[in-house]
This record gives sequence, C-alpha cells and structure tokens, in this order.
Amino acid sequence: MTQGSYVATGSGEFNRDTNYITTRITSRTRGAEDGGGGRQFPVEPGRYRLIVARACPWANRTIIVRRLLGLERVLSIGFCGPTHDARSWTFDLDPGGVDPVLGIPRLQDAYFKRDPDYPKGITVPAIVEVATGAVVTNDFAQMTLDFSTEWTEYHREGAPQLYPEPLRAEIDEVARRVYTEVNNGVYRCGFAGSQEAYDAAYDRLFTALDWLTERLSTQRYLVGDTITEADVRLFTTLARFDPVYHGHFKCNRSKLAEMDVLWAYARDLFQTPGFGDTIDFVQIKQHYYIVHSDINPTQIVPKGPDLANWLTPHGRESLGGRPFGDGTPPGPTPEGERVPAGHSAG
Ligand SMILES: N[C@@H](CCC(=O)N[C@@H](CS)C(=O)NCC(=O)O)C(=O)O
Repeated sequence: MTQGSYVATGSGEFNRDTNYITTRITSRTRGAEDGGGGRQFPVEPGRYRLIVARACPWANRTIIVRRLLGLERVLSIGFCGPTHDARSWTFDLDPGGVDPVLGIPRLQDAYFKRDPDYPKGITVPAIVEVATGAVVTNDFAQMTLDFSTEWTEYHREGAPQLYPEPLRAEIDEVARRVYTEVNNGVYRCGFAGSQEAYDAAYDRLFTALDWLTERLSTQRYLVGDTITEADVRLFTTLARFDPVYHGHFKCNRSKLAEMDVLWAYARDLFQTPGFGDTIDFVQIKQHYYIVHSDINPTQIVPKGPDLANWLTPHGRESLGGRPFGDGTPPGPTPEGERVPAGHSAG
C-alpha cells in the first residue's frame, strides 16, 4: 500500500486544507424559508449514507452525534477500514471489500461521482446520496451542527440538546479555540517540518490544555451544565491523546492520564452512553501509525498504553451537571455498529 506524505514543507508549519464540499442537507421547511441551495438536498429518511472511519477524530464526532440524537434509523452508516493508501479510504472491512449499500470498494468512487476531477483529499466523514452514489458533503464541522438543527424532526425521543440556541455563541467560541489549538493543534505538532515549528506548536497545544484544565476544574462540561457539541469536539481528541498523540505526534509534556482534570473529564464522557462506545482504540492506533509512514517508517503499531483505566471512577458528578439535560441517554448501539470486543477499554 503506498502511503501519502504528511509532514509539512515550506516554513515547516502544518496547515490544514479546509476547503470542503459545502453543500448542506437541510430541513424541507427551513430550506424553503432560506431560499438557499440547501433545498436540493432535503433531510429525508434513508436518502443518505454517512461514511466514516472509526479511527478518524473528525468522523468520530459524527458517529457520536448521530447516536446521541438517535439518527441511526434514518441515516445509515458505512465504515471504512482504519488505513488508507495515498489515494483513498477503502471498504476493506466489508465482505468482498465493497460497501454493501453503495456497492463501491473505495470512497474515492463516491467523490468522483460528484466530480470526476475531484482534486482534493478523499476524506472522511462524507455523506453520500444513496441513489446517485455521489458525495453531498464532506464539511465535517457543519455536519454535526446540521444533525442537531436540521434533522430535528427525526431525533429520537429524549435526544439531548447539543447545540441549544441560548448557548450557541459560547459553544462556537469555545469550539473555535478547541479546533485551532487542540483538535488541529496535535496535528500541528505531529506534522511540523522544522524544530521551530514543532516547538511553537507544542507550546500552543499545552497552553490550550492548561486553559481547558482551568475551565473544567469548576464545571463538569465545557458550556452550560449538560453535554454539548463542544464536549463532543474535545472528546475525540482526548480519546486519542495517550494512544497516539503523546508518542506519534510528540505531544509529550504530559500524558492525558497525568492531567488530572482533563483525564477525569475525558473518562466521564467516555463512560457516558454514546461516547466511549464509539471508540475503537485498535483502529485508532493502526490508522495513525500505519498511514503516516513518513513519521513512522517502520509502520509498527505500539502495544500500549493499557486502556483499562478509562473505566475507573471519575468523581465528576460532584460538580453537578445533567449529562442529557431534560433528555435521556441513548439505548444500546445497534447490532452491526458495535465496536468489536477487545477494541475498546476494559
Ligand atoms: N477534511 C477535514 C477533516 C477530515 C480529515 O482530515 N479526515 C482525515 C482522516 S482523520 C482523512 O480523511 N484523511 C485522508 C486524506 O487526507 O487523504 C480536514 O482536513 O480538516
């Protein structure tokens, strides 16, 4: 398998390509009101398929939010394997190596259905229209917000408010800093192409983790007293911190397990239905250590760390908070979407 290259060139600072296919899937009513292009792709049960890789932190957000909101019944999901080559993610976990609904072996095929000359990375998460087999959107940041605000008609009973109107400004503000400094900050360390770029990236990352530690030492969740979109966004990076970022990306001032507040916060979320049950530590490690062969040329996947400690008591209940607000936790993960035994904590 030929891998791509990831280390930054030029000034040595990693800059993420954030040009997406930004078409939105919007509610029929709101789409009509907006008079926007969204009307072309209305929210509709069974019309679309969410394509993810469990390993990917950006895709992981969509898996969590879809599950918290109970959208499994209306939006099916396809899982790419943990690794991809220089060209594309593949459906190598499926029988015959083909997605059972889209009938394609490579996610690239759905991007090319949308644009035969698609010039950018073939990224997850992506939402594909089943009938045409074409990607509708790969705009991961908008996707989960739209699950909360556009798919409301299909939320399960008891779905939490992950993006409540009165808190949106604060969620956006926190999420912006979490994105630039933490979600992307770990990549800025890992893909730095010079010592100076790495040193600066490391300082930026741990400055932000110190800010989060302070914020979360007196409140259970990032914004308000319930889980929100902001927590989902931070969680997927924290879950990968010790297994991957600490070693592979050299984010090693301390392990997550040594940062008491963040570690307890991360365990609290991990133990909340809809979060930890989406985490596949085996695939996460395989993805990073195998795909980024320019920073790990042997492609050896480390055995550690021990992950059983994710299930230890976290004590965060003493800060108050109501994880699901007036709602309820989601039920068990549907058959066929469960993380295989031995791939999670414990
Ligand atoms: N495209 C988004 C997020 C999605 C993303 O980067 N996904 C990664 C996996 S974690 C991916 O699909 N990479 C494949 C590639 O870049 O070729 C971004 O770059 O900010």
